[in-house]
Amino acid sequence: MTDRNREDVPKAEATSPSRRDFMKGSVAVGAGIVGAGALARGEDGSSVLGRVFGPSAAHAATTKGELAAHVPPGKLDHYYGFWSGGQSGEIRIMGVPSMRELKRIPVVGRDAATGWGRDDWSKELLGGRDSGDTHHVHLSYTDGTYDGRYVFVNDKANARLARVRCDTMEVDAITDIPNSQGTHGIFPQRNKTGLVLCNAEFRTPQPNDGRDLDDPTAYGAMHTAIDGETMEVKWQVLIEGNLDLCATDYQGKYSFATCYNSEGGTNLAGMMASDRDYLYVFDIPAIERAVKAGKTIKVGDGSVPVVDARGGNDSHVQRIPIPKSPHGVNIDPTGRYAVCSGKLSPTVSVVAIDKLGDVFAGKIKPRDAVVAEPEVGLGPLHTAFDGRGNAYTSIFIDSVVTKWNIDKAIQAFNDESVDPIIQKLDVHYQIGHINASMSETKDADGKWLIALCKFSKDRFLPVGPLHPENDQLIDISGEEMKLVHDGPAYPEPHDAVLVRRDMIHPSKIDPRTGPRYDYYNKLAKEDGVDLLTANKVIQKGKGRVRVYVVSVAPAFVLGEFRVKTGDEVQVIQTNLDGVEDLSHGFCMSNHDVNMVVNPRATNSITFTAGAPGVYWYYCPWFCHALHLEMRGRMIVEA
Ligand code: RUQ
Ligand code: CUA
Repeated sequence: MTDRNREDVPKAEATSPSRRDFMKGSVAVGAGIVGAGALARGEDGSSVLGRVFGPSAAHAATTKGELAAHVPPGKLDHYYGFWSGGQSGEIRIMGVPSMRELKRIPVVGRDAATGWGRDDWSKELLGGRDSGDTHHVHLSYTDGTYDGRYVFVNDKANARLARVRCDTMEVDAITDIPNSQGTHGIFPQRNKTGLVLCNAEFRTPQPNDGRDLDDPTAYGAMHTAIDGETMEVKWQVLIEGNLDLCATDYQGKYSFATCYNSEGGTNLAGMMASDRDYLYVFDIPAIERAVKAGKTIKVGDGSVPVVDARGGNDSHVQRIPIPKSPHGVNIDPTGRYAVCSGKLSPTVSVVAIDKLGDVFAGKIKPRDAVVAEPEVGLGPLHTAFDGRGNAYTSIFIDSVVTKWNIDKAIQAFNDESVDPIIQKLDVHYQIGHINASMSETKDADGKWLIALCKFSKDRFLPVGPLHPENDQLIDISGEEMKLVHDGPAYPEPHDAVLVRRDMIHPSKIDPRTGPRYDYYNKLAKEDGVDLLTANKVIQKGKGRVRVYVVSVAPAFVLGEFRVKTGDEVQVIQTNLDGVEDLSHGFCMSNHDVNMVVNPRATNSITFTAGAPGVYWYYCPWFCHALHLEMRGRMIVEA
């Protein structure tokens, strides 16, 4: 044994050539990369790789004043990134700057890992619709910054707004939005957890009950206000054009919606016909006064008061002309400007929010609220801010991020000799959304920028026809933007916000509060059991059976239960382990049944008992050295 080991030790002479070969090889590889010299060496000759992957802790400024994107093992990120998941129907939580994916929150889609969309409580919430399209994530605010309470996200596919609690990072409410299709832009009020405004992107006949199918004048779209606390729909404003992205001011007075189809077209040519569309500005207190005074119409089932604002500018809504088919609207961290990205115009339009009072009062024309319109490139979509007066606009067609200065853009509006453009940085490729650390708050800190690119093309190993997206991390702490990381993402994040980590306080075990527990406590009360101790089968009559089971690592306290073929079986499991990271679960063999039960949580799932026989149920989450032994038998009698 010892002798053999000795033979295995390579001789000194043998290692030297191989090390030389390695060095030669790396030189060759280096030369093969286009622009490798520029990429691998900073101007001071230091290695960029050394800076990015050096031992410095995340966020520590390097010698050149740049930020280090590498977060060493065991160290924590400085920001939570909340990403929407698009067609996956998820929200993803990323660590920034490491770009490590920390969690996926299934929101409106099914998730095999946790059983979301399959377990009883989430099925109740989803109301039978378990696919979706999540685009825009925003957190609740107090006093112009994140209050760490909720994350809101839209479901464009099914016109819904979902809310995630920040302690459990689980959805606790989903609201259907009436009279709407294609719920797209959403934004919460920023002064307090007040309303969440939601835009319908698709115009439909109002009411949409089959009567005005071919009459475009009967089409319209809703700007909907949902109470962020109760998740109730409070009111809607009916508008003639479609409503795309959404924003709110910092005072709780205005909400904004871009419109790319003021023409009211129902096909592509029709939607692009005019050179100007609008930024709609909604006066929220004025709308609420109209609702209170009953100056509303009934649409659909009439359950929500609707203010009809299709008649042109009035005290509720003003239309600011913006070239052409504008997409994003973003408010700068001082709260003074609404920046609208032109999409089909190479410009962004800067609207001064303090002029809107005069617009509503009729003292100035709506267009007079536009105080700058810099040319930023072809296909501007969204804008982020660094809190130092600079803006960063994503440019889809050019595949660049354009950094520009807001004050200079305002000067340039009247003085062509001023150039507000600071830098254009290539991104890869076809960037959609963009956001910067804390950019949507008054605390924008100008550290990191995230560029959500729609195409990754050649940036990663090929993985078949469906490519990952490319979420690129850019250091904006210095004068120049620096690209530091490519982040492949499963389709398709649309938007992301970067939140300082000290603003989020997740719980380690389930707090057993909220509607999930209203639901389970009601069942337990009905059956006269205590969820924390119940291990029994309860016959509910008509072939329905409830099975209460408690789990403590590494066992189900109920190791066996009997049912009859064809019974509708509801298994309600409570995890008694109050230990961080100790999730259990319930999987019933050959019954398509699988769910997670987190520390101190209750969860349940319902299924039909199969053919007579023995079926093992087991805990699918690795929880203990005896995790494999954590199982029991369901005995199905004829
Ligand atoms: S949209 S790529 Cu759904 Cu946010 Cu602008
Ligand atoms: Cu409990 Cu594995």
